[in-house]
Amino acid sequence: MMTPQPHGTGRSTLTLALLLGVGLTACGATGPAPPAHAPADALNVILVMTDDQGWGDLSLHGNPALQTPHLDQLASESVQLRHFYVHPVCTPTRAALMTGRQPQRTGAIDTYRGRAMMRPEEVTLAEALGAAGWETGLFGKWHLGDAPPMRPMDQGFRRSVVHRGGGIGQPSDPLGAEGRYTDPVLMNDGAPESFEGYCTDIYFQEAERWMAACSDAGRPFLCVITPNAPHTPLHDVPEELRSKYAAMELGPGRFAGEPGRQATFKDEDKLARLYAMIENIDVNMGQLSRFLEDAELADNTLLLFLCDNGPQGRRYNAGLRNAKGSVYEGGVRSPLFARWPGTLEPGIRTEGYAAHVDLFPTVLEACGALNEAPEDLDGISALALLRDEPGAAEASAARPLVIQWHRGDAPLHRHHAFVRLGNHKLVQATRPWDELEVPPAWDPELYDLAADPYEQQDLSGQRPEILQALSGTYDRWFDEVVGAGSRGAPHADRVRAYAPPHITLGGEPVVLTIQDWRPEAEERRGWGKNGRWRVTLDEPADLAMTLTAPRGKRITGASLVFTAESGEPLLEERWTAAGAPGRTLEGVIRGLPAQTPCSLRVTLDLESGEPRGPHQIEVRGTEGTPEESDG
Ligand SMILES: [Ca+2]
Repeated sequence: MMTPQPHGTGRSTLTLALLLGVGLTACGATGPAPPAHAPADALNVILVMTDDQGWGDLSLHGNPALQTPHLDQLASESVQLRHFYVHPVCTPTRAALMTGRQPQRTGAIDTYRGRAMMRPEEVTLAEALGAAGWETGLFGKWHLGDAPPMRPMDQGFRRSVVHRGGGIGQPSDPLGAEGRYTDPVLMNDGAPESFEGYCTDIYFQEAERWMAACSDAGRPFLCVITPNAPHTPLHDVPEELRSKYAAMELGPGRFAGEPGRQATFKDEDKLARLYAMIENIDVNMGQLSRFLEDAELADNTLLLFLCDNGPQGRRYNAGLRNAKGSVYEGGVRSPLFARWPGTLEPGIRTEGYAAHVDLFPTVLEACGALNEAPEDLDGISALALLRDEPGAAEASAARPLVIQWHRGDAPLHRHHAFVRLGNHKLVQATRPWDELEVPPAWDPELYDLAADPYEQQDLSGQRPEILQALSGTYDRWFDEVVGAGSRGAPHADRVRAYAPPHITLGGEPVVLTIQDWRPEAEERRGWGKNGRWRVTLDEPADLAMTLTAPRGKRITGASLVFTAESGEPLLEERWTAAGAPGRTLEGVIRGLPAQTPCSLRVTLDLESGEPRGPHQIEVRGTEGTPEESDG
């Protein structure tokens, strides 16, 4: 088992190594140093994106109960885009942010069931800015793959402190630290380590410590801070803030002034917990601003703030229709604050729009590093819009924006999408949470957001020519973006083109979790009871594996089956517990051919009877004896 190292020990080792200058760069990151050719006055970039905080979860957006004074202050010092779009759920937004491309192109199309792994062939913002000489760090949530070669450290982030999966409290949690928002075990540059404190506070503190080291070393940085708050579960939130909101009136009467459709959260205790997590983020944003001032970094730093999708649940959302998961405004409209003192004149831009894919080229342009951008971006730099240059808002509104998301093995034509062009918005809102096998009927609605920001008046019957034009825009988008398959997996068969990437085994320890398995086809919802991991053995090696049963179960035996892409069985083993059955069972796999993409399915025999897949598997490459590994 991998034993988490106490945080203090890890830090002093790092400090010592820093003093000795061995194997580490100035900012404490491992790996090869980036080329040191960034200009001397290079801009720093901080990107903060919160998780499941909606448009209405800010006091400056009219929320009558929640208090976010520091975010309000940041907004007043920033350009605020009134119309900034993201995907309705986490992973696709993060893929778009990291690549400047539609998530369908990257393979990262959903949040779980093996669908949240981004193809390693993608060029991330960290890889692009790293190549231009920037230091790169990520603190918080990644949700684009927990195993090599998909981890942040494999994808351009030279420093990373992250949780696994889509949040703390999911099946990917480190064993023994399940559900711990307080004193969590996090992946510190890939290795599990115990941290003290509340997760959100840790991300900001680690980020500030790292930025200070970069600054001391005279290095520009890209710092991505992505707390997993206020994502559920809600059992572990800052108590002082929870008490504050628990003492408030949070019932429907409090939010009666909400325009459009009222959407009041049903459970006041849960709302108090959510607001406590959000105000805790706000406190950290205040601390971040003070840090930047004290370190004299504020003036030369572009600070961006956004949310990854709408609020998880129908709470106050300033009247915007619906919430997370939806393609109505409440699911896909995010705040976008951009603060760059001396360059961006603070103010609210009500005209024009931009989206998550645009931040990749926006950041590169701001850094003078656009030459590092791949040619096949979907995003367009929003810098002119942020600068309020003449014609920029009109230009942005002349560009059709399409966003589609739903569950399933591959994107389905005409399923759960919107198209925005000018003030018009086509909405096809179709059962996104179900894994449909055939596309739903095409029955889109049409709204004029200038006249009807809350999407109350469907104009599809009144403006058929606009509906038809936007339908054509959508169809062309689907053919071009989805029809091509994802990078690294072009294929005419859409499901095969969207098969997740393979996890690399054989080197450092890898933990296979339910997050990344593909459940059996008949299990069309939920995590599934068993599944297959897509894996490749990198170099010839034996694999020491520790199988862990679901909590409270004991293993008497297990069958392990490796199957080639062709469907041919590659290797099959049966293991039996030698002594009394426990929660874990260990063994060694020998003779798996290297460089052969395959799938691994493990079925546990449990004392309780019902066969099912493991909760997690730790896999370590070991040097086998030649006689054994040759077989
Ligand atoms: Ca989210």
